[in-house]
Amino acid sequence: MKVLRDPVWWKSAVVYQIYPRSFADSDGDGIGDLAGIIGRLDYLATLGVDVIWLSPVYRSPQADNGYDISDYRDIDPLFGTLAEFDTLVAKVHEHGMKLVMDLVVNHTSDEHPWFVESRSSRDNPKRDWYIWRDAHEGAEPNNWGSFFTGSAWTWEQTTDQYYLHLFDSKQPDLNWDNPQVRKAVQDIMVWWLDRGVNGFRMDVINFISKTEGLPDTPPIPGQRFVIAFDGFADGPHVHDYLAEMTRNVFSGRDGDFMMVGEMPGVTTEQARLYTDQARGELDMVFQFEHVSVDQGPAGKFDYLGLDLAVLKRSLHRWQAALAETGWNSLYWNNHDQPRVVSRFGDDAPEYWAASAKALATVLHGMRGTPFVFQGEELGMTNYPFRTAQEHKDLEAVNFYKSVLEHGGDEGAALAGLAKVSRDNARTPMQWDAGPNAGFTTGDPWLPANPNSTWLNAAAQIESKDSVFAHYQALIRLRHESPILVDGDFTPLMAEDPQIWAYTRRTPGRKLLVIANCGCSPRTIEIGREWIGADLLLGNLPNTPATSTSPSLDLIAWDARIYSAER
Ligand code: TEU
Repeated sequence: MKVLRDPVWWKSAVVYQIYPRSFADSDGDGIGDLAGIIGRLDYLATLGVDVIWLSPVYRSPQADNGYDISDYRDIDPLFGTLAEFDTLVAKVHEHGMKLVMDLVVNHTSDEHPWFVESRSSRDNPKRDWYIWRDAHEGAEPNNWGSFFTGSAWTWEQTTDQYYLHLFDSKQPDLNWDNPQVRKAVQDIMVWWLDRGVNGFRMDVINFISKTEGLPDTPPIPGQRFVIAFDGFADGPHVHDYLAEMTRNVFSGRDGDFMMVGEMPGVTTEQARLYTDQARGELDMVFQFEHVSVDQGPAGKFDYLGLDLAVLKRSLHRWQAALAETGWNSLYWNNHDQPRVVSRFGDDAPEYWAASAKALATVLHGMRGTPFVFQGEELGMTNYPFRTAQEHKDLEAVNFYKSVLEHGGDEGAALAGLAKVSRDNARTPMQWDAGPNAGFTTGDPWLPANPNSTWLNAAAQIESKDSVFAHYQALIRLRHESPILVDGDFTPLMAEDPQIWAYTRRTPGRKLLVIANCGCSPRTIEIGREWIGADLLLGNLPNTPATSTSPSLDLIAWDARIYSAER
């Protein structure tokens, strides 16, 4: 049975991700909280976003900053109370926005009562809720590696078996093949929907169905454990489990909902299936291809630098693949990615603002639903990390430790960490030029970026040509220009390593999105068909309101959207 949720309002929506720990601290404990978010809803309404996606605020030991949940039906005291959550939902709705929860159900915390029971004995009724295996020839059951380094298996003395954890040992994987587990997850979702939330961002949801028999993944020379995408990504029953979930949770439920699945390693073919409305699974997915283009063979901290043509090719492929069926999410940033202006842009003072705006322009011009991560709308940059001790994230800490243990190159490790560590995204939101960027009156859990003295929301809201104002304009365009939602997508100059250009077309109108993603000026032939086109949006002062020539002179990081009749 298919569940069609019409009209699909989320196609013209822009989503804003809040990482609560780093957004706004109301009580001075150095950690952001729900009351802090409530105090900043006017800011989000001014920006113009439609949906807030809240990273996890459930009760959690915080081993992975809340992506390790120990009670799905409560708010962690760090962030507030259920009553404050209800207030937040009500106020978000009063502001004309919607709220999407982050749900982490590929795994739980090891401190969740289900796992506490499961690990207690082999015949406990919850034993089969997780994935337990005997040792294989005195060692781990297979060669699967954890995303956070080392084996994906941890040995339990009490019951003489290993349990599987694709992430940290404090994040044991649930066994979705057990129908009781699936029912329990659906019950949690219903419980939050009844409280008024508008959907979910499902964490690593394409990992829930593991390959039968959990076979070894092809080994990589020199690596004892390997991340086994072939063993858990887009596995045998994942589509059935998601369709069942959507049917059971949303059938007969009225309201505006949105479901987005986070899917490392997902292919375009799979994404089309997940987001085909006729199949009733999800509305859109986060794919990872375009945020892996600068990654070398040794993994995410093996930073290669950007080849713009490769980045374009990847995103263009996704545009084409989901053109007829399915729907794309569009993102540069989230709490797991380094800041885009420091990664694909240029955060040197002379190009910082222009490049932040240019990257926003090319992303928001595409077909799909744009996501903005807190601070991205200000052009927040990477943090100037120098030492290993400055990194708090367990992924970074484990990686660094293992490099030292294996006698690896410490300097290269530190450089990789500084460039792509997740903590780059997690430094405090830069509200104003005051102490701790106005994030807290206390001691922040991660220090604010020193550039908050000039790079902050207070300064930008006042200015008509700020990065913030540019995001505001892009969000307004998404709402007002149906062509951005419905128009087809055709890349231009696809192989050019510096110019990013494409058109969007509907029967009566066409848009040209064009950006110089580099510092040297370029003159680009766009053809006579664009003479007389209106400049819908540009990122630099003094760009003429109409194009008057078949060629454009684009200076460094010049980005424009032109509109014309066809
Ligand atoms: O992330 C999934 C994931 O595979 C990566 O993006 C991960 O962050 C890591 O960088 C891989 O190198 C999701 C969450 O977004 C992330 O914050 C969690 O740590 C992870 O799942 C586990 O729940």
